[in-house]
Amino acid sequence: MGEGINDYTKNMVDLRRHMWMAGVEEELRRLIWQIAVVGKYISAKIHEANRKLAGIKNIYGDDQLSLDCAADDILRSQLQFSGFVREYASEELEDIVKIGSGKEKYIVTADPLDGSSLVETNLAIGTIIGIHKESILDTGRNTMVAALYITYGPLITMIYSAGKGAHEFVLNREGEYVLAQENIKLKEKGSIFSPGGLRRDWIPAHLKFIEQLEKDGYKLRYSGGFVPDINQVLIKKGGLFTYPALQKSPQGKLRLLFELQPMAFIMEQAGGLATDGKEDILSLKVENVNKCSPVYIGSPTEVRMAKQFLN
Ligand code: AFP
Repeated sequence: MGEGINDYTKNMVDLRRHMWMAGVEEELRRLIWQIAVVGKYISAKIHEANRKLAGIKNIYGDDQLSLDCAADDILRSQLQFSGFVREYASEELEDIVKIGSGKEKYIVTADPLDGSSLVETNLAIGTIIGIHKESILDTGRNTMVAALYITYGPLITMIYSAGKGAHEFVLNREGEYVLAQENIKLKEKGSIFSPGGLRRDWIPAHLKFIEQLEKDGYKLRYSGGFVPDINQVLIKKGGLFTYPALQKSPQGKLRLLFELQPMAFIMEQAGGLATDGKEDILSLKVENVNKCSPVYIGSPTEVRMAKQFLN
């Protein structure tokens, strides 16, 4: 707990104060703050939408930006004028785009609205952000300096890490992100798992691994939204999320740059692990922005067990 924060003032710790006390460098603090603010605009867009607006056509049949494209527009325009971002890569764009003068300190990767197909079902969805200092087409361990995700659920929560632990904030009625818990630490072993994909498509080693988890009494928790499913492992302080290699797609479904590396950065800061079954997710080279990878991420015991079954 930072200096001078007691139970009474704990909730008075907003995001900016927390990052300042944690010694996050000023430009990175201001960038993370600006991205957190975008979360409020994206949340407003989600609330504006209804079943029709969640798709391309609105209820009047007019062309309507899909929510994930709208989220990308909001994020990119905020970052363009932040003064801290030279390049931007997004799941919604074909390739990395220059958005600054070229002298700014950071490169930002984004999955602006992951799980957007869940909006019409009113299930939780999220925004995933990676912040890099060097080229993003390198291994994440060398280039990532921070990561955050925002979960749009019954509450709007944000988890960030700038390399000094993983911390949770809740957006309150006044529109402030206030500290909910800091330095989240996973237990060595959890009790929940998200299996990913369809059983009939799994490779044999993944099937055997999941059958072992079921035999060991792990509870299946899978919403189909990567962000809330990962958030559940973090907030429950243990468990495993996986989206495996499938027989027809050996690289699985989830994007290394936009989804897996930011979550791996945060999970490792919380004492967890993240692997593709052999290598650490953060040690994998990002050959191109669309590269996918199988993923096993969560408590050390389950991740190590997965590696045994897969090797
Ligand atoms: P959408 O963004 O198309 O809704 O996909 C969500 C997602 O990319 C990720 O959030 C989930 O973990 C994963 O797909 C679920 O995939 P399956 O539907 O194949 O289980």
